[in-house]
Amino acid sequence: MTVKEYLFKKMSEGTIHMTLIDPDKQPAELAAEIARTAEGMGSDAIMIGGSTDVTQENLDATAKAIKAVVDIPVIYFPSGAHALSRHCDALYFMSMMNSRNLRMVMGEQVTASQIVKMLGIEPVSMGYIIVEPGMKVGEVGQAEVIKRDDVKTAVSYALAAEYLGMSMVYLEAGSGAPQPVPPAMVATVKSQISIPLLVGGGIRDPQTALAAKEAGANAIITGTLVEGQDYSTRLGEVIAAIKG
Ligand code: 1GP
Repeated sequence: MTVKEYLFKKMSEGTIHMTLIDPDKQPAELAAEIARTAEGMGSDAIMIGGSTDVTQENLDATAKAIKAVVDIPVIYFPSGAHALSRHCDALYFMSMMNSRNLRMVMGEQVTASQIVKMLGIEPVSMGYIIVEPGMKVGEVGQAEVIKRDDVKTAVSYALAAEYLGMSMVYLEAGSGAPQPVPPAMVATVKSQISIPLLVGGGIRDPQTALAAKEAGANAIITGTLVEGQDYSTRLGEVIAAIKG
């Protein structure tokens, strides 16, 4: 089964959870320990990525260490073509659709495509849409962030992703966002598209995760949650809310 088939199968059974690990935030051994804990708590996939300071070295080391200890898919969530790892099972072949910088929309993808083919990593296409506040990823990606109350524009982008043939859409508020993508925006976008909807950024507690699930998110991504000490209880509560 490909990673895309696995994700689609899981999402057809209910909302899934994916754990994002930034390779720059901890040594590879600790990243592996976090991934193993997340898998044990029911997370459905590990994503590796960060907006800044992802290098070929920390990416390879982290991917390798995580792959050695988990059975769930390890998916690279790239910020560009500068680092690509054969140690991941797949990568999101994604376009930051609302970036003002053509490099983020299509340039990095053109740079990466033949390398991805050569490395044999499965590409999973995804339309990446940045919602206010957008945080670091919005800043470095030069996103024209969608206002929190501008549901119409969010729907337009998501539908464009679907019509362009992308396999899924990701509404991103940015890592560490004080507020997540508004559930009302998630609900309306979900009602208008027929491809899976991923939601992330600012989801740190079970209530917020549950609201995203009830709004119709097919996948919920958390990152910051696993960066602190004693993350396991909170991670467990968030995953339980999503799976409950
Ligand atoms: C990844 O932005 C999400 O795309 C992660 O956000 O770090 O706020 O969970 P958090």
